[in-house]
Amino acid sequence: MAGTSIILGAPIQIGASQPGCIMGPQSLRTAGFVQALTELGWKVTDQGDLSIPPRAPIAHPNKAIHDLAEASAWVELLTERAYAAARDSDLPIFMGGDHLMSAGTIPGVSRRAAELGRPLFVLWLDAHPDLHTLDTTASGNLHGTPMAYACGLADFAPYPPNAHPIDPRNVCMMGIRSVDTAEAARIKETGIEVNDMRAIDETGVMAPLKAFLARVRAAEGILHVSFDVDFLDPSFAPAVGTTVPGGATFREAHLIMETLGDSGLVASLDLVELNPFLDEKGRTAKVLRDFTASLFGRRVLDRMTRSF
Ligand code: 6HN
Ligand code: MN
Ligand code: MN
Ligand code: MN
Repeated sequence: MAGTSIILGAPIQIGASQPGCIMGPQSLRTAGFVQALTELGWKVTDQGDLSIPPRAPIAHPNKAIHDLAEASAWVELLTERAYAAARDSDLPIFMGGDHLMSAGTIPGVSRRAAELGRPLFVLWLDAHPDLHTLDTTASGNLHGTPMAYACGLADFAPYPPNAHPIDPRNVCMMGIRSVDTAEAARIKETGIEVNDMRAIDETGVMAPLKAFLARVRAAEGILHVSFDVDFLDPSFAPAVGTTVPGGATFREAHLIMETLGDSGLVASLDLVELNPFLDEKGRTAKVLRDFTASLFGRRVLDRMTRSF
């Protein structure tokens, strides 16, 4: 399954409540991220880290919001660069940075899907739905808003207008276990598929994942995966500022990544919210490296040769 992958670092931390995600891309590189994929036969081009110039502050009626001008600049830059990375490689990886990053990467890959005349689907692996708008976020932390922007659910000015909003019915969320009131209402309105941790406890991860992949395949869709570290249980992935107990186990997440790899449907990947300042000897960075390798084809055994 090996092909080409552009890696793009987006060291964003202004969307989160505490600093540290700015070091995310470098922590992944230090963990041997590029080598792990190269060993699997992928041709990897690391384009380094993006940056934005300093900006004058922009005020918003919602006084809780901070760093709006920078957020807007990141969204604009990432939309363009994610589009180009999706156009120029088989499976680009966007290394955050906090989850604000996806407000740029999803519209970017959505533009590429539109160009190919194929619908974009998004698998959202996260403890949170990140469905706030600028009007409903109470924390003012803009990493809580990217999915609402990606789906075109509200006016996000001063962000650039989203020219390629995705259909909320093409989104599948897994791992959800922390939802604010305004987000719960938005889930109802839009009909976004949410597999919360209770659903995963009841059915396991494979039933909803297989059903979703079958939908993507039937629609000849393109699949983007957005992986927030807090999807994982904090017991083995502590390096995230928004830990919520009761997350996906190592084995659940590993099975998801191998299954995604086997499907051959994934066309782009976000890795977000890694906060190396909170890590334990690079433990979480190594987990992300290995899960990504699983998605990119690393297998314990070649299943075809296992004849019993
Ligand atoms: N993330 N719903 C909370 C808020 O502040 O809006 C948490 C957001 C977390 C964001 O996980 O990327
Ligand atoms: Mn998130
Ligand atoms: Mn277009
Ligand atoms: Mn989260």
